[in-house]
Amino acid sequence: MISATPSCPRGWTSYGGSCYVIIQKYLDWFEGKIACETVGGSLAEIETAGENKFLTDLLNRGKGGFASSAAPTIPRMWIGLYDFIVELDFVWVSTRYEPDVTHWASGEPNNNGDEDCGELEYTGFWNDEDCERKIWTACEMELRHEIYY
Ligand SMILES: [Ca+2]
Ligand SMILES: [Ca+2]
Ligand SMILES: [Ca+2]
Ligand SMILES: [Ca+2]
Repeated sequence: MISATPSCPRGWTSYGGSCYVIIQKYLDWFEGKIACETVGGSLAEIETAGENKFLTDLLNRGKGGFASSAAPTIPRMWIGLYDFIVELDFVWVSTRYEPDVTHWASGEPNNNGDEDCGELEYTGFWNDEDCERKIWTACEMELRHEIYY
């Protein structure tokens, strides 16, 4: 039996048993969700403070990789968090469970004008945002140990 060392696909970055990629296109939340699924992942779901820090760093690195004119005014990206069902009751898209640990910015979530989708900002804090807004998207894929017999 050979246990292959798991590795992320080209272009994805490994952290804590998952692989991540930021879709650096301006997409609304629904388009971002589909974009993640199209490349074999799903919207990133942030379970730990370490994961939140990792994704924030990845976002800030991505921002640096762009010409300044192309960078978002306020770098931010969609994560797999929504409150479509019960206002201000945010749940993860894959499990529909509420997050154990949250990183809301001060005063958020505020549902300002009806904001039902979660985003991670470059500051490392979450905000509820208008789902139709066009921003970047954070995707996550579980890293599976592939075992060959
Ligand atoms: Ca995760
Ligand atoms: Ca709503
Ligand atoms: Ca809301
Ligand atoms: Ca908000």
